[in-house]
Order: sequence, then structure tokens, then C-alpha cells
Amino acid sequence: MNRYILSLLLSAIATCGITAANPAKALLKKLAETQKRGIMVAHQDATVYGTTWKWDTGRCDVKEVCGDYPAIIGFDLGKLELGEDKNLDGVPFSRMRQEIISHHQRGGIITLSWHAFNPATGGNTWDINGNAVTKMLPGGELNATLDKWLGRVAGFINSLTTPDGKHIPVIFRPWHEMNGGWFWWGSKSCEPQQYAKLYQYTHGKLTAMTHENIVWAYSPNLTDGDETERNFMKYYPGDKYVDLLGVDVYQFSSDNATYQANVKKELDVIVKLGREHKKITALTETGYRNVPDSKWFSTCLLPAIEQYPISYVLLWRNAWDNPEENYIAAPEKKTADDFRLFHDNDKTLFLKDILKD
Ligand code: BMA
Repeated sequence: MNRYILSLLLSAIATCGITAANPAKALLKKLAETQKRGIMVAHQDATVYGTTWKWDTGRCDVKEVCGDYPAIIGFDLGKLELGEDKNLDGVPFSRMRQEIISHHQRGGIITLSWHAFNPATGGNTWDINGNAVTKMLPGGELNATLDKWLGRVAGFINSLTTPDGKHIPVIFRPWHEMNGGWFWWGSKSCEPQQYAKLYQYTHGKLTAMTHENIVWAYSPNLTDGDETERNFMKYYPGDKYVDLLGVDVYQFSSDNATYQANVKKELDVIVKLGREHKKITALTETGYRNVPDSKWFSTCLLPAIEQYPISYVLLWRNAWDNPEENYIAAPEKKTADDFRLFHDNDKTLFLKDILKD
């Protein structure tokens, strides 16, 4: 074959990869389309446990309250890096894989977070000692560990396939809340440039080892002070590495107005940045522990987000293992009626809403 024909052929194959068979691009397109219609509702660990149950199959608190699944389900990979068979909250990775495949098959979307353990100390994700990031970057004594860990993450992501062998796209949100000081990759444990390198390195390795099925999320926590845009972008690895700009904002007291002001402060900025950088935007984690306000979903959360063209809002887990960590309604909770109102609102999109054309 002459070189001209060969190069034409290669470029045709490459184009095909980008347009037809690229699951990440297809998911990004879907996110951009749904973002025009409303805000998808996401729930962490939705189908593996709730406050009063765990590991049953076919259950889901959101579905039991309002008759539909969340549009997006979040799962966490923490401890996968150690080669363990259950994550840090006891979810077996084999079960997680099944749930991801089932949710994808029913038309839903998946997001993955990663509360990785501390490679320098052997402590958990909240152990900020040991200069782990410095040691994990190229040239550092733990760089090989990072490579091994990323290999395990890639292995899991590569195992997410449909019965006919297609790779399932996921929104991957590694190294989140880096501007807080509570994780070993956070502001107390590394410099912004080192963080950016860690993200870029993660992106490079995983891209090489997976099948164009990762949508990359950059997701700081609520920023300090007034310089929201500068603080939000302080750790940004660059447009080449990021598809989605998100932020994590929680409510910590009965003062709804403060929570709403915090959400507004962040969403004003990320929606603007999303337009400028051509990125999808989302409230990547939110909630109010145990939701003591029985009308919180319709009178606090909804008014805080409804005017923003964000792709989704993710409520954190209804923890089976911690009575202080319950973030979404369940049939036995006093927020159930209000959550149905939240569900019925035109702005919020659950699974059935995103199956419509
Ligand atoms: C945190 C808490 C922890 C949990 C971790 C990973 O925010 O919910 O209890 O282990 O997420 O899910």
C-alpha cells in the first residue's frame, strides 16, 4: 500500500474513533443536551445500600420514594488501589461493576469518585501526612505505586462493558476537594502546581490504558473568601485535561440562607467559567446531614440551583454504616413527601426524564 493511501486510511480510522465509537464524547454530548433541559439528580451508592438496608439487590431509596431511579449514580473507588475487593464503605467492587452496568443498560449515567488511601503512610484518605503527592510524581519514590494504582483503576474501568462488549462511559472525579486541607492531595499537603501535575499524570496514564470512556471532572470544595474565580481555578490542571467543572458545597447548620448564598457564589462562577472554557458544569456533591428540615429539597436546594444551567446535582450517600450521614430521602424519612415534590418539579431530571428525546 502506498504511503498516501495508508495515511488516508489511518486518518479515517482516527476520525471514526472520535465521532462514532467514542463513549466519552457521546456522554459529553448527552450531558450538554440534558443540561439545556434541566438538572439531573444524582445519588451516591443509590442501589447498594440505604440507612436501614444494605446489599439487597433491586433496591434504591430514591426509587422507593418517587418511583424512579436517580439519573446518575455515584460510586467510590477508595481501596481499589490497594487491590482489595471491597471499597472503603464495604461495597464489593464486583457488585459495583454489576450496578454500573445495570444503570447504564437502563439509560442512566455513572460518576466515580476516589477516596484513595495515603500511599506514604498507609493511612486512609484523610491522613494528610507523609508528602504523598511529592513522592508520587515522576522521580519520586512512590511513582511506581501511583502507576500500579492507576493500572488497577484502569482495570476496573475497562471491566465496565455492556454484554455486547461496548465500553461504558463514566464521569471520573479524581483528587476532589483539593482546596480543602482534609485529603492527602489537598491544600495542606501539596502545592497547586504539584496538584496540577498529579491530575495531568493521572489523565495521561488512564487515557492511555482505557478506551476513550472517561469524562474528566475537576471538583474543588466551596472556596474561601470572595475571590471565587481565582480560588476555584487555583489547582486547575488545564483545559486539555478537564471536561466538567464541578464544586462540592454542603450545608452545615439550619441557616438555609448561608447554604444558598454559598451555592450561588460558586455556581455564578462555574457557570461563567463553563461558558468561557466550553465545559459542562455540575454541583458535584451536596447535602445536609440527616436533612433535619423536612422541606429542605423543595424549599432550600431547589431554589438554590434551579436558575442555573448545570448538568447535575449529586446528593451524598445514605450511609448504612454511619447514622450521621444521610443525605437523601427514603420511605421512612420525614423528607419523603417533600422529595416527591422535588422529583415532580419540571427542572429536576430523574432517569425516566433523560430517556425522553
Ligand atoms: C465521605 C464520607 C465517608 C465515606 C467517604 C467515601 O464523604 O461519606 O464516610 O467513607 O465519603 O464514600
